Amino acid sequence: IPAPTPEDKFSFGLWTIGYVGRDPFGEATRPAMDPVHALERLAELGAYGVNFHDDDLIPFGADDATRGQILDRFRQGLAQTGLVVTTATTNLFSHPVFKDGAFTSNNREVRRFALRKVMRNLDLAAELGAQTYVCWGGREGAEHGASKDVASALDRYREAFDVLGEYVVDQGYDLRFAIEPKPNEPRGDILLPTVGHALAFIETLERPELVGLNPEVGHEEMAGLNAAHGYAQAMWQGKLFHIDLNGQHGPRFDQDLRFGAGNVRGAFWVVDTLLSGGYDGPVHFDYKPSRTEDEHGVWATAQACMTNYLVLREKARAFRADPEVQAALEKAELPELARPTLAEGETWRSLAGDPAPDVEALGARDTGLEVLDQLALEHLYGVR
Ligand code: GLT
Ligand code: MN
Ligand code: MN
Ligand code: MN
Repeated sequence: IPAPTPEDKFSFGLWTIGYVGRDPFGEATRPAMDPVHALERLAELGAYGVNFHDDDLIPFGADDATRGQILDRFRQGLAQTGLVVTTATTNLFSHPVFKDGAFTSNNREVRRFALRKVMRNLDLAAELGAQTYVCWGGREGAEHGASKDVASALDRYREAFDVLGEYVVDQGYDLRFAIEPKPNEPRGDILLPTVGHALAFIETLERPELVGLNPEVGHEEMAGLNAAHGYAQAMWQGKLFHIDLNGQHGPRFDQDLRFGAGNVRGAFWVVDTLLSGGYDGPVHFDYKPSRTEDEHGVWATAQACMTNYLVLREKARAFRADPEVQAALEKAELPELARPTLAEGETWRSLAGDPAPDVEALGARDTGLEVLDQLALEHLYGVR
């Protein structure tokens, strides 16, 4: 079993290993975890980075003195463990003030408060060296038809990113935003529900170059989508700023399983896609250790996320290096797909003059796609 090292760039949110097991039906099953203890254990396991919401570290509403003490201790923990702060984010969903959203709350005072909460945490993110600022708008949405004017809400959502973009530029921070789509939960329907919605939204912003995506495997799968395809399109548009890896079994509640559990085949293609697309940012796990586990189980799952990624990375590389796979890719005409449909200098005029192809023969051609897919499964099953 391969051992993780900081070069693998694995990172964890404090809210993942620190998840106490509270769910809509039950209380916490584990005590709160000390963030500095989390840093120490993560470093021992071979992780590279850590990230957090403001409130994961500093209790909501804490006074400046308390905030300062907590941060001093956390900075020391970072220095001692060598862990890097890869991203930061703001909790705009737990406190009741955000019950109808933050950036898109119908209430203007709430929206102004939310922006100030983010600006304050952007200062901390910049100071700790985070390069990406994740924006998961879990409460931006609705349960009832007339309760949200979607067009106005999107106007306010855009306004929020424009204001925050200006803030980051004015402060001279080296930070980019990464929107994390999710179709539902906690809201019945969340705004910017998928990678595609978010990509389209970003193009309407004043500074689209400052905003990209943080797609989560499970969230795309909750929407019935192919997560690997979402990652691929985000990379194609230069927008894959960060990733949230975890596991999910189809469209149901957000399971946040450890990476590699859930849709195993989907996980294989996600890793293959990240490798082929050249993603080189932090490999971040956003999962929730099952509330059946004690702290021992928490660290077992953290280790498992990294192990599963390394195993799938090895398998994806072996798949791509296999001569039989390369022949099957050739047969399936993958190299042809990389070739422009029109030749250099050709226009629709010359295309219009093409002789008709033998459509019957083309329709009957052997693609070998099943053979190709079976090769992938045999690599995944470990028999190749
Ligand atoms: C929350 C959510 C995650 C987001 C986090 C960032 S918080 O746990 O379910 O998917 O990535 O705000
Ligand atoms: Mn999730
Ligand atoms: Mn989550
Ligand atoms: Mn996430």
